[in-house]
Amino acid sequence: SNEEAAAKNAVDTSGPTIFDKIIAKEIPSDIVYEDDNVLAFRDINPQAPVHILIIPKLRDGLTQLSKAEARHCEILGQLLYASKIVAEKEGIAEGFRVVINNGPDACQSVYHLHLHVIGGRQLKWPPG
Ligand code: DGP
Repeated sequence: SNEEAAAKNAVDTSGPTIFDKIIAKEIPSDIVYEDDNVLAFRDINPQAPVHILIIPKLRDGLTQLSKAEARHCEILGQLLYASKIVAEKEGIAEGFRVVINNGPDACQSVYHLHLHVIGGRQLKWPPG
């Protein structure tokens, strides 16, 4: 059936990701900001002179933005606020971009919600 085919092709995004190991500091990362709720570290594959990922320390079902529920509103605000702190720390507060890739069509590759904070060069619009 079509339903069976869809289920077979569906990607299971519920399992642990590499970001769990980064949070646990089991694998190294270049951390630029951390508080009780969020962790910010440099992207391993930077697309600009400044490219930082900000993640919730507790995923709590937030594999991707489209899974957000009302209980996530506080952490969603904390993540966005952390992007401003990180931009200031990195000296790009006057011009930067915050991106969330959601799902396969947006090339999301790690299923633990993350904000990309990108800057340090003239950014183009629209993005690819
Ligand atoms: P996205 O395509 O939005 O899911 O972006 C995932 C980003 O995560 C991608 O830009 C590369 C980055 N990334 C993946 N694995 C690691 C890692 O082990 N360390 C760091 N620092 N970044 C990683």
